[in-house]
Amino acid sequence: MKVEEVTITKAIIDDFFEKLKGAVESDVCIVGAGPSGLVAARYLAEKGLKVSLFERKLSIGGGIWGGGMMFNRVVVQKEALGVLEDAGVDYRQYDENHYICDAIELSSALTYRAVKAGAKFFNLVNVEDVIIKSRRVCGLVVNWYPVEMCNLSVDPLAISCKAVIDATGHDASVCNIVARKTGKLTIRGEKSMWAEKAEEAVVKHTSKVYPGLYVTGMSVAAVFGLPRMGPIFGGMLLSGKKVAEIVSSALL
Ligand code: 48F
Repeated sequence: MKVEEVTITKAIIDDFFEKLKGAVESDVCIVGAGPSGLVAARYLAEKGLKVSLFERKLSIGGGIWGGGMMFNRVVVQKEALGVLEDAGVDYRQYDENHYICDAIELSSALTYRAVKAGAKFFNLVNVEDVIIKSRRVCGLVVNWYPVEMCNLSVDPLAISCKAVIDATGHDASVCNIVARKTGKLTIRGEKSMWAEKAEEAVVKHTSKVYPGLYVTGMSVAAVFGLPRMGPIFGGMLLSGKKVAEIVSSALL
């Protein structure tokens, strides 16, 4: 076996830098690699858009891995089974209205499909701000998450894009930044649990919330003051699919 340390190092640096440089001018930037962000990434990349996804954690998958209270199972309702089938995820019927699948399989399959569709993933990257020009979000300000964790004074880099999707879950990080810095977006705050109402409402309210800024997944609940739903994931999957349709029809 003929391998060499310096060549391994150069290969990693060259390949990653090519990917990062390619992302500097993206069509769509997705922030957060939970279920909604992963589904959106796949469907947008399949449309031929240049999609970059930024996730601050080491792992991709957001809240999927933990299922409900670390029981790594995920419940999905009938309406969202198409997204599972599209991703090749096995599920079984639990009763008339509830279906169940494996959280590990779901997370891995959604990630795999998004990567295969052409979305570029950047884990360990924190989105700390947005670029706003002429009252429109037109990019992200990013830095390594360990920089923030260690509280280091290191300036970030900038990524330009035609659309940003906030898929940051309960935090609604990007929407909160835009709300704070523009005063033109109101964050109502997520309400207590009511699964049925929450699942319908999160899909219904998935939308553009500011010029250039779209929201999907639990961030929708935070922005619009909707109830939380707990470990049922159909709404997340359908919200990701819906935001992909909204953004692709705006850009294509
Ligand atoms: O929370 P998360 O899984 O988002 P989601 O797609 O799904 C929510 C469900 O998992 C669950 C639920 C539904 O039934 O209630 O909670 O709405 O994933 C959000 C991801 O965004 C990352 C965060 O680490 C997580 O993996 N994230 C949050 N803020 C930032 C970020 C940021 N500023 N920069 C980069 N990544």
